[in-house]
Amino acid sequence: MRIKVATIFPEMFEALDAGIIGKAKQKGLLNIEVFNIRDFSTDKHKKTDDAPFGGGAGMVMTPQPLHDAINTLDKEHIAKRIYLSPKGKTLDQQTVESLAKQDELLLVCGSYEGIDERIIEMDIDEEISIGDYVLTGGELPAMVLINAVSRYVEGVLGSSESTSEESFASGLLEYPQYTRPAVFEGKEVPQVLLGGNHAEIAKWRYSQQLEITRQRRPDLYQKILPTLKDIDKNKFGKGE
Ligand code: 4FL
Repeated sequence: MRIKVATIFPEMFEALDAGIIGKAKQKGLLNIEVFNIRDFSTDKHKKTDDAPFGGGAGMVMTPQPLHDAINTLDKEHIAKRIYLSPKGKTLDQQTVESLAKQDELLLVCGSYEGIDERIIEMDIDEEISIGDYVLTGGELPAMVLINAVSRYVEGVLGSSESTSEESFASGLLEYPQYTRPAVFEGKEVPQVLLGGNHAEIAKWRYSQQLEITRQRRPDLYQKILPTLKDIDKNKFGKGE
C-alpha cells in the first residue's frame, strides 16, 4: 500500500520508522512518503497560514499551498484523499479495514484552527476524526490511522499477531492475558489457564470477554447481543 502525507511537520513521521510499521516499510510492504506543505507555498516567506476572515482566535491554513500539494501529489486523483479533522466521522475498526483495501491514501494534516473550507470541498474525499478531543494538529491522528490500517496490509503482521481473533473482530473486548511467573507478588494467575484444558480455557476466556464488555462497554454489548446467541450455539452447543 502507498500512503502519502501532507503536513507542515514532516519530522514527526520519523516515529513510523520504529517497530512493526518500520519493519513493514523496510520490507517494501508499506510505501509511506511524507511531504512538507510549506514547499508548495508560492508566498515569498513560504507562509502556510493566515488570520480567519470574520475574526476569531488562531490561524487558518491558507488554500494555495494545500491545493497545490494535494493536486501535485495526487494529480490523477488515484488516492483516497483524507483530511484528519475533529469534525470527521469517528474512525472505527470497520472503517480501518475498508481503508486498508485502497491502493493509495493521501492524508492531509491540518494545524492551527483548521484549513480553508474550500479545500475540503474541492480536494478532499473524506474527513476522519480519531476521537472527540482536540489536538494541535492532524499529524498524530494521521499516524494513528496509518498504524491501524497497516495491520491489515498483507505481510505486515507476523502469524502470531493476526487480526482475525482480536477484540473488535468479534465485537467484544479482549479477555485478560497472563504470562510467567504463575505467582507474582503473591498474586496468582487464574488456575484454569495453568491446567492445559483447552476447551475449559476457551469457555473461561469467552465468559471474561462477555463480562468485561457488559461492564465497560454496554454500547458494544447491546450491539453484539443478537449475534451472541448464535456464537453460544456454535461454540458450546447451547443457546436456544
Ligand atoms: C483530528 C483531532 C482528528 C481528532 C486538531 C487538528 C484532530 C485534530 N481527530 N485536532 N486536528
